[in-house]
Amino acid sequence: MPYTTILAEKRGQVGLITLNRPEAMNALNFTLTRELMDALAEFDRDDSVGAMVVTGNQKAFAAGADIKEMADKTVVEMHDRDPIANFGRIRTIRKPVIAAVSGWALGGGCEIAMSCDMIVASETAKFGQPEITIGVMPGAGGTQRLTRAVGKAIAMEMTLNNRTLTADEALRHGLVNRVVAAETYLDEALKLAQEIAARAPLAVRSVKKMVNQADERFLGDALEEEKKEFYNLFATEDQKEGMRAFAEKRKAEWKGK
Ligand code: CO8
Repeated sequence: MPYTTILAEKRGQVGLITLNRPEAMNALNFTLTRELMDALAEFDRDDSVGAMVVTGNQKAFAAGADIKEMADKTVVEMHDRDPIANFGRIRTIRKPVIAAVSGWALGGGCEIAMSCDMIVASETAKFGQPEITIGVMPGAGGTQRLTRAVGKAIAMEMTLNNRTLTADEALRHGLVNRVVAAETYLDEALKLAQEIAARAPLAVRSVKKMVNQADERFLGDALEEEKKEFYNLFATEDQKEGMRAFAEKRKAEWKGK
């Protein structure tokens, strides 16, 4: 079936996936997240592909989960539909995946980038976990992969007080591999992916698996816990207020209920 929210193409031995909802800053609605994971899985099965690149556009890699789609969901609907299960599928991809990030990588967007194996950032990239500003918290690795990457001090500031990192700060704190000019970030990511794709495929898969294990040995349980905390916040008035306030372009009023 053709995709409606992403573009998928082959460039040499590299599978390139472009998130394609520019009118909504590539907000990750349910369809986009499923299509992204389907496309990654398809490239993973394709013997002519050795690595993948996931990118957005100049303005936004992705500005997070689709707040308007989620705003009125109940806690039962979130647990039942389990949209984060789709995010989790990225952990099953065997070939290396590189995120090519320009502009905003926020919330679920930052979480997708961090779930990739490497990040090539444009000098315009900005990374953040702003969920606290809409009455919730990161739900797909933002409290876990971020803390492992940048350390507790910076992770606390980003998740509790909406600090965003510039590309240079992200490089300094170990979140990204390299920062390159805005005009070349996609080419640089494709070049890196092509170099890796040309290497011995089985050894590449084993390396990816084991480097991730060093980082992720205890990640699975923590991600489950984080997901539940996130879904449970959909029982609060502050979640409804925060997400509605975003859609209505006004300041939220918190009640602590
Ligand atoms: N969801 C839905 N729509 C969005 C989102 C989003 N996350 N981000 C931007 N948009 C829409 C805007 O509403 C706007 O639409 P419209 O033209 O109809 O008004 C359009 O995209 C353009 O956006 P802006 O006008 O706001 O553009 P600006 O340049 O002024 O601002 C920002 C850009 C800073 C990126 C701003 O749009 C913003 O703050 N976005 C929201 C960021 C955010 O809070 N992200 C976290 C979302 S929650 C989350 O990701 C939790 C993940 C948990 C796992 C996933 C579970 C499903």
